[in-house]
Amino acid sequence: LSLSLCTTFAFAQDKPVGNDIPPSFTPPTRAPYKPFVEEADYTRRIAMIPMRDGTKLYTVIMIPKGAKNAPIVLTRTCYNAAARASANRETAGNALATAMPAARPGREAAAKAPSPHLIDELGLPDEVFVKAGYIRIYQDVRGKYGSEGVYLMTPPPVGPYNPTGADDTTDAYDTIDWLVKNTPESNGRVGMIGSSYEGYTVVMALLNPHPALKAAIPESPMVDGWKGDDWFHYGAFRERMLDYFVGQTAARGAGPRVPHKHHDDYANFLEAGSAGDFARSLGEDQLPYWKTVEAHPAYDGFWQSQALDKLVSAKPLTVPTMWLQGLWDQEDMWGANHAYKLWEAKDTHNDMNFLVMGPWFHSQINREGHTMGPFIWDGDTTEYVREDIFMPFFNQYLVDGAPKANTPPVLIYNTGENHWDKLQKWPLSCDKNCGATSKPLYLRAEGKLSYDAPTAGEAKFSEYVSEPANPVPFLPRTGDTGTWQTWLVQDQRFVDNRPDVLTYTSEVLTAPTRVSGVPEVNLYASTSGTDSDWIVKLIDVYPDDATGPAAMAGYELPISLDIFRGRYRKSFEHPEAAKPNAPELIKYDLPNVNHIFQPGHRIMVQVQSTLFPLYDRNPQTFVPNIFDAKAGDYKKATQHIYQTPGTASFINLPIVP
Ligand code: PG9
Repeated sequence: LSLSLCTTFAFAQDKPVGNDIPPSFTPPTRAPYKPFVEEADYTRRIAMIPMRDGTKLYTVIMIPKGAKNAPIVLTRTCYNAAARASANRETAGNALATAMPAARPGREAAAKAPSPHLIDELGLPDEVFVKAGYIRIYQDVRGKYGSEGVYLMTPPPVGPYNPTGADDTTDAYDTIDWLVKNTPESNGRVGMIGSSYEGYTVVMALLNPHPALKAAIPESPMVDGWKGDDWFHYGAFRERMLDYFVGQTAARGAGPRVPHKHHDDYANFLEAGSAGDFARSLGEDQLPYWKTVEAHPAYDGFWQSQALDKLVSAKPLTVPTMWLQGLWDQEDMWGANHAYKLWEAKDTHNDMNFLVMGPWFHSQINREGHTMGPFIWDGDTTEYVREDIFMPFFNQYLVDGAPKANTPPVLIYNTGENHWDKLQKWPLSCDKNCGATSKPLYLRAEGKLSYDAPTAGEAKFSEYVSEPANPVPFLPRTGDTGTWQTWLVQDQRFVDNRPDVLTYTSEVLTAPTRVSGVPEVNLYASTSGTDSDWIVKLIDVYPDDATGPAAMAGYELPISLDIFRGRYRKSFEHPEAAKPNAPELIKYDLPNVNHIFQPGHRIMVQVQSTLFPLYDRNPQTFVPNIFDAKAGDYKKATQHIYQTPGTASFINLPIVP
C-alpha cells in the first residue's frame, strides 16, 4: 500500500521524489560576523570589599545606566557571584545546588558573550529588580570562588564552634557598611534576598543587622540542619547530601562529582553499607566538614549553636522580614516557617514579620511556577509573588517615597482549591489559641482511619517487618535523579502494597475537610530491635473515577510527611535505646499544610521505617553512632503500631471547621 501511495505522489508532483538529505554537504567557509556593538545599559563593577579582619570579599555590583538614588538588593552566595551576575552560566557553582535560579528564557548556557542588557545578564528572578531600576549585587562568601579567607560550611555564629572571629553576620554588616559608603548611585538602602544557602546568609545578617539593611526576604533558608533543613530530619541523615559535601568543600570553586558505581543510588548506598562507609568511598575522610558532621550525629552544642530560628527570634524584630518557602520544599522544609513562628511573638502590630508559602519545590521561587509535578496551578504562582508581593514590599522600605505596600501578613497557597489565601495569622488551627482546635484522627485496626478513638477489644496493634536489607524506596527506582525536585508529590501507590508499609484509609469524604496548620504525629510504636526510624505520611487519595482526569485518578498525594529517628524520642541531644517490644510515644510535627480534602476523596496515613536512599538506614540495633554501624548491626525488626485505649496512635489534624 505505501509503495503505491508513494508512486502516486511522485506522479502528482510530476517529478521523482528523492531524499531531502543529500549524501554529503560541505558548509561554505566565511569570516565570522562582526560582533554586534551596542552600548551596555549597565555598569558591572567588581569590588574586593574589606572585612574587619582584612579579608576581602569578591563582589559584583550591577548598576543600571544613569542610576541615581537607587536601592540595592544584595545576595551573599556560596555558588559563584561572578556566574550569578552573568548570562553565561557554564561557570555556575556547585552542580548539585538546587538553589540556582533559572536564566531568563533564551539566555541559557548558550549565552557566551556578555549581553549589553542588564536584564539578560541576570537570572529570571532578578527581572523584577532590573525593571524597577535597582542596583543588584552578588558577593561570594569568604573562602569561596573569588573571595579571600577560610571557608566553613554554613558557619555557626562566632563562638566555640566558629573560632575564626568572623561569620556571615559580621561579613554582611561590613559589606553593607562599605556598599552604602562606596556606591554613589545608591540611596543607601539595602534589601537582602536569597534562597537556601543564600537564604541562610540573609538570616545570619539579621542577627545583627546593619542600620542600612531595611528589608529582608529569606527564601527556603537553611536554618536548622538537624531538625529539618538539608542534612538531617529529626536526626535521620540525608545520605544524598554526601555528594554535596564534595561539591562544596573539595575545592574553592565547584568541587568534582565523584562518580558512583551505579546510576541508582539505592544500589550504591546498599552496597556501601553505612553512610560513613559511603562517605569514605567518596574520599570524604579528606573533608573536614564531613568529619565534623560524623562527630555530631545528635543535636548537641554544635547544632544548637547554629539553630537560627532560635537565635534570630531572640533578637529584636527591627528589619521587616518576609519568610518564604515551598509547601513541598524537599530540602529546607524547617527554616522559614519555624523562624516566622518564633519571631511572630515580637510582631506586636503584625506588620514586620511575614510568611509566604507557595505550592513549590525547593527554590522554585527562582523559576517558573505554573506547575509542580502533576499539578497545574492558577497561573504563574512564582511570577505573581515576585511581581506583586516582593516588589511592593521591597519598594515600601527601599525606594524613597514609595507607597505603603498592602502585604498580607501570611500568603499561603491553598493546594486543595488552587488559589492563594491571604491571612492575618498562621496557623488557622492548632492545639490551642489558634481559633480552631486540632482534632485527633486515629489509626484503627484493619487499616481504618477514624475520628473515633479505638475501643477495648479491638486488635491491639498493626504489624509489619522492617528489613534494612530491603528498605522502602522514597521514589520508584529509575536511577533518574530528575524527579528529586518533585519527590514530595510522588504518587504513593508505588509503595502502599508493600508488606513493610502500613496503610490506613478513611471512608470516602462526603464533605470537604480543610486542614490549615501543622499535623502532629502521635504514634505509640514498638520495635523488636533497639532502635528504629518512623516515617508518617498524610495523603490525599483522589477518587479512582474514570470520568475525571486520568492523570489524577486514584492518585495518592502526600500533603505532608517526615521521618523521625526513634533514638531521639526522649531527647534530641541524648539518644536512648528502645526497650524491645515495649510501646513508646513517638511525637513530632509534620510540615505545614493548607489543603482541602474534597468530597469523594479519602484521607490516608502510611507508616513505614525506611525511606531510602534519601535517608541512611537505621540498623535497628542501637549503636553509639549510626554513621559507623557495621554490617552485623543491620537487623530485621518487627514493628507494632498500637491502636488501643491508652496507647491509641493518632495524627492531630489542624482542621478548620
Ligand atoms: N539546599 C541547599 C543547601 C543549603 C545549605 C546547605 C547545604 C545545602 C541549597 O540549595 O543551597
